[in-house]
Amino acid sequence: MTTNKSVLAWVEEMKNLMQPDKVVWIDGSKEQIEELRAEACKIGELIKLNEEKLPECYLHRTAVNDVARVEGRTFICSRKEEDAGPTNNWMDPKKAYPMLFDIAKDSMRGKTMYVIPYSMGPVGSPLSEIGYEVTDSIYVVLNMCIMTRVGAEVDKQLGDSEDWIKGLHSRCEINEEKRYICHFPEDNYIISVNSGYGGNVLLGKKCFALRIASYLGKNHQWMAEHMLILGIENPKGEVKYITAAFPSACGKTNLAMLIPPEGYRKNGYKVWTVGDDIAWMRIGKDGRLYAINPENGFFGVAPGTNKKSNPNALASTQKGTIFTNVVQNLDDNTVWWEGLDKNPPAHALNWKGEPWNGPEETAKGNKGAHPNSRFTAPAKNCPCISPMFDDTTGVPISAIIFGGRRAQTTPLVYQSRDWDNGVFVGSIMASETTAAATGAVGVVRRDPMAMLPFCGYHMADYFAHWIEMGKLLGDKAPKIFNVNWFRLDDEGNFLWPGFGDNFRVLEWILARCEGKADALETAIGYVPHADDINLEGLDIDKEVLESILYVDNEKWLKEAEGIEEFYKKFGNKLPEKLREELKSLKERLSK
Ligand code: GTP
Ligand code: SPV
Ligand code: MN
Repeated sequence: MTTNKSVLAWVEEMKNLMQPDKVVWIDGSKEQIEELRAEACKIGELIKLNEEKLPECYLHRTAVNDVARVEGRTFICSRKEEDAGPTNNWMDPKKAYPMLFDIAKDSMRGKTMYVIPYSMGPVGSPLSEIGYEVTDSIYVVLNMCIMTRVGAEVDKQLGDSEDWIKGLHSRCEINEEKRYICHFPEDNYIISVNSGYGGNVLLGKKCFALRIASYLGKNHQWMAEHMLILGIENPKGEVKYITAAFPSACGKTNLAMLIPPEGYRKNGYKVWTVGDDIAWMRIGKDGRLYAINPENGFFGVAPGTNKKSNPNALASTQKGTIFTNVVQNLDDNTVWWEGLDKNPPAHALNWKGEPWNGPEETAKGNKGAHPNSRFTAPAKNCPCISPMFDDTTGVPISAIIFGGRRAQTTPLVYQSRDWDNGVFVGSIMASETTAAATGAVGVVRRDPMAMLPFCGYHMADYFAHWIEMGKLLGDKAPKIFNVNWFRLDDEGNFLWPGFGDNFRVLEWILARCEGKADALETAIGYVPHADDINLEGLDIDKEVLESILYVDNEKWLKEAEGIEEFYKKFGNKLPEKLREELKSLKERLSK
């Protein structure tokens, strides 16, 4: 337990507010984790799975009204409304604090309050930050112990400093009407009530590592981004690193753990995973941009994960993993989800815990796992985890990739003209919505840099910060690209095979960074000729590839109208540079 006065005073305050019967400090030790797992099983919060097939693995079911992030109930509580900007919900802290404290008041009577000291990033790294979360949920404690670095070494690292983030989580009654996920960037404070679902309650993740950290980054010349980080090793043993920002459930975990196609593997190519969801980036001593993954585990989408699509993710879930809202196979007490294999278990419980006959229900089109069901797996389980994973300086970034889920219009890949044009490309990202947040699925919306739900301040200031970082980086700035794995044909089939074959696109991207690959200059940027992408060992028609590389100026002119409309939101706060980028794009399209 810490002796830090600011931490102790706040925990005392939390105790007085929520009136738990007991306070338990989490030290992250194996013994304590074992005790908590046993307790969680006793009270029905976790179900222990088959110890032989899935050692130290557990299943959790959330309340049926609590299965994804709730963007409509997520607030940025900056003192001034303007500082939250037009893309965030805002609440006046003068209103928010009393309202939230009133909801949380006495909510832990008869319960235990757990205090979790955690570090985002390797303990002691100059890029890392420390937080304390109080919670009444053992599920949250055990997830945080996988997703972050937890325990006594964190207390020690913080010492007497007051530089840490407060996180109050209380499940209260899991009442949707009183569910709030509130952020106070000016106070380093996060308050989450009436939820028990991942992104709403694992406060180190989206709340801290993106919403609060993006604000810290703006003020201290670094960047907190919704990005995976991966290393690509070539046959000479050289490793180049890239980051990629895709919206929720649009392929970050899959790309981060990709296995290159056989031909590449034979030649000695390899992919190393540094992170699958969040990157913190800072300019290093040599002037290049360095990234760390602030997390210590993967909170991944289960459906669609299988031996073929993402063997590394699947391998990561075979030990010490918590599964949330998947199917429980009662025959051997293991788990199943749509897309794991073609054999849904007949004797099973669905994600709600109801009897579920897999083959019968599947034939009727009824899913067993929730579309946003997840696994929480230790990063160390991943067969391709990067040797640089715990490195305190991070990895130097050669390329930044933006991408989304677009059935049409956006080509498979293109390169921006330069950094500022790349910021423009990120700012105009649009993607179809997914089950990762509550609300309609499949609706195209603008999601700049995949940060729409995660930027903790005014989005136009965030764009300006990107432009500023480009100035600081100068000619050492990573090159910026955009990808789209999700183009569909008229029948709704994917035109690009995706997954491991995305390596073919990454190869072109790295070659472009080294000035070694050819490209066609189009109105939106540089696009490979079909011949520039290596198709060896892949069964795809060249015409199909050409069609998904084609830049249709007519469609893009319509797209530009949508961008103009979106930009209007930001009024005169929009950086002039981006306005100019839009203008010159329209000029090039009309030529
Ligand atoms: P969050 O954890 O919500 O941030 O999601 P994510 O961006 O990590 O997405 P993830 O890799 O979990 O993929 C989400 C869904 O997209 C899964 O169902 C995948 O099977 C699917 N997917 C990922 N990559 C590809 C791809 O290259 N092509 C196609 N067609 N689908 C993909
Ligand atoms: C996302 O939605 O982008 C996730 C899952 O990574 S959550 O932790 O719920 O935000
Ligand atoms: Mn995510």
